[in-house]
Amino acid sequence: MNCKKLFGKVGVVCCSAALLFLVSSKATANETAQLTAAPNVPSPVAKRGPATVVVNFEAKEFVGDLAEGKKYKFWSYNGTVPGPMVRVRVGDTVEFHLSNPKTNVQPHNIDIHAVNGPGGGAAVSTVSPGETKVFQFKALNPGLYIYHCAAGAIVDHIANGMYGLFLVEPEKGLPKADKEFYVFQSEFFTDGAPEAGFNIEKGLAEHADHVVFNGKAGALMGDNALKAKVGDNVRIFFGNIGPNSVSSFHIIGEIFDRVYSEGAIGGSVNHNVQTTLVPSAGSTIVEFKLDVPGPYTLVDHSIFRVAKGAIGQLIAEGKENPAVYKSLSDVHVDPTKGGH
Ligand SMILES: [Cu+2]
Repeated sequence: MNCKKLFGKVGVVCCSAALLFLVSSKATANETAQLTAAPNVPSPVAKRGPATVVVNFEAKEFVGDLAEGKKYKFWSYNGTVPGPMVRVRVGDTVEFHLSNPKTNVQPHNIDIHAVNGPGGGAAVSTVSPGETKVFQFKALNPGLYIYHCAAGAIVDHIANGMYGLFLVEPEKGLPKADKEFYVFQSEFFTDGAPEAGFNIEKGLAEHADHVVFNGKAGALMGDNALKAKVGDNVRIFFGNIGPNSVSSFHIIGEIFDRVYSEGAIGGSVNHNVQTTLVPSAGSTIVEFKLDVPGPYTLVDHSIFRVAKGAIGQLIAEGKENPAVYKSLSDVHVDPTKGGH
């Protein structure tokens, strides 16, 4: 089945929206954005005033690990899945550079949900191998936004790994957190090849083989688990691309003290939440204080997806806190397990 045939109309809408967005790269730039690979988060930026911020992305097609014993032909931004996290502040002017090296095969572009303008940047950023394009936008709305590739048929570019998070801080920034993490959920639909590629029939059937955090099964397990201390106020910037499924994001053993619903900043902040729904191509920001040491397990509580890879761990180190949690029986707790 041909992706372009099936989804061509969406691409036409994006292309027909190509307006005056493309700008000269002569714009005065006074800052280059710090970019971080998940689970790391860029430093806060709101303390400075509005600035012109240059963001440099490069499309990279590569073969990497998807699960134990399974390689996948990823398409990415800057060589990681998810792509880098970007952090700007409201009022910033973002000068976005997208390069596509000659060594790639596909054209790529970027649709940033933080953009007010047709295509979210996709309409003016399509780059064939060997090209670079630059566009500019003003960050008008604070929030945690998804970005993704929208080139060609779109579905294969999203399904192959081209997505990530773009944070626009409010004027006064977010409250201080002791630890911040970047966690991103996505599905993969694989063919049977030794170096697997995208299977569109599975995509159309919404039948994912793998549902993972941060681009591969086990990315947040074992030595790669997130680390924090008892007493820390933890903030997780969580994105879900789907491409199809909504996530029921939950941390086993924790309650979210605050949830910025749907990643909106300045809107409703919910309190005392066990599980929060994150739409496809949506996000959330959750905050919680760690009261008790031990392992906490991040899951999509659509629980069969755990078997497909939707599991990660946060390890809290520190003193026991029996006033909050203790066993009254003679029970041996395996410190490496955080399950129900
Ligand atoms: Cu692409």
